[in-house]
Amino acid sequence: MDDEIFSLVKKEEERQRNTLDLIASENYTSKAVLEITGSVLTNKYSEGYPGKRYYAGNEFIDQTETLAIERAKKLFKVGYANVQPHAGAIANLAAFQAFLNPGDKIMGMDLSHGGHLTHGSPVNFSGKLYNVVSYGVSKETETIDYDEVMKLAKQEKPNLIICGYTAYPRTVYFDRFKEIANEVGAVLLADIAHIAGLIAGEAHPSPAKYADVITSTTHKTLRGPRGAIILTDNEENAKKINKAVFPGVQGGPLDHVIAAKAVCFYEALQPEFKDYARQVVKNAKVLAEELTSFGYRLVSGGTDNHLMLVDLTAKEITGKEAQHALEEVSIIVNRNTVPFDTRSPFITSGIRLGTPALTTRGLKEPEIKEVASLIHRTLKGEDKEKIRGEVHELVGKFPIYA
Ligand code: DSN
Repeated sequence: MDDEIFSLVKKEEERQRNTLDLIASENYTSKAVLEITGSVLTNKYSEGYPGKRYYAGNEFIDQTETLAIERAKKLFKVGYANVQPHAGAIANLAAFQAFLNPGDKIMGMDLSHGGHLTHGSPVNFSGKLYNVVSYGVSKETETIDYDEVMKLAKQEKPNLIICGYTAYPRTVYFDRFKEIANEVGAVLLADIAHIAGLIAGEAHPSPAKYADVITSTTHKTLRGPRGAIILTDNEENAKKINKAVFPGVQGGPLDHVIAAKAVCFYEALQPEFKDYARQVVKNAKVLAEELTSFGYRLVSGGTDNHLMLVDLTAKEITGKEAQHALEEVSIIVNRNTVPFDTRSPFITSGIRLGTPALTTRGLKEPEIKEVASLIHRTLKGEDKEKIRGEVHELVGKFPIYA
């Protein structure tokens, strides 16, 4: 036994147990997902796809991957699924490779308005390999102005348009994006990493009918193992995607993670998962309303999904300071730029809050109100020791792995 690592894992387990996790992209997997991720499937090499592998001994690996594929297709109501991408960034890399040549033009949301590094940031492969044009949210409403996006698309004629975000608290209208993509003949990529669980649980509209390609992680609202998937409803696109994933950008798949993805899809297909997704959204609404009643300004005035952005510009605290103060009382959040932020991404004027993890723990509206008050009292500068004690008492009532 490696005592050093074992004790660090135990400490991390304790940290997770004793903190309120409001990071919008985090969650707690089921015990089954944890166990399968730690299974002997990690010992196998299986480059290729079910029935077409480059190594012997893949009889059971083929069956696990096939199950994962079939369940993903059923869950997201699409004809084709690639369950091999190791991570969301790799899924996007593969999706771009499937449909684009270096130098082609991509159009995604600016990172500081809620996009993602892989949607064209200059420090990322997406900004280095492709010609990037970014859209943002409207200054007045802080939501996507679809007419403006259409105008920009007509002007720039991108080869591929990305919709789907990491810090956008409102519903994404994929049908509108389809109209825009059709108008300029662009491929439409929906990156649903953040909202995949809400889509699976029917608490957010699905891009299945509209997007040419859908990428997602599996560990956020979807509550599975750390990894990603690529979906499409079109056979030709599916062939391109499979080639782009392997041998395009990956070698051997993570079979243990693929099997855990299959477990996650099974769980998300159960009726209870719809209750979970609905509760995530209800909890986010209550948190947003409470914070607003305490005098905080939320970007776009609230939320339709699992997350919100608190704009601290008018307060005497930066995003970085707020993140730190909250961590001191065992409330875990991340600082985040707000649209048109005047501070750097390292400091920021905002914090991003999400309810997927707390909802998995079992917190409902009354406890979420308590969480809002704990956040407010911390940011007001009330006694940290006292608040930390109250946080520990609250989390003690909601064990993660009973
Ligand atoms: N890091 C993820 C998030 O927190 O939204 C995006 O990749």
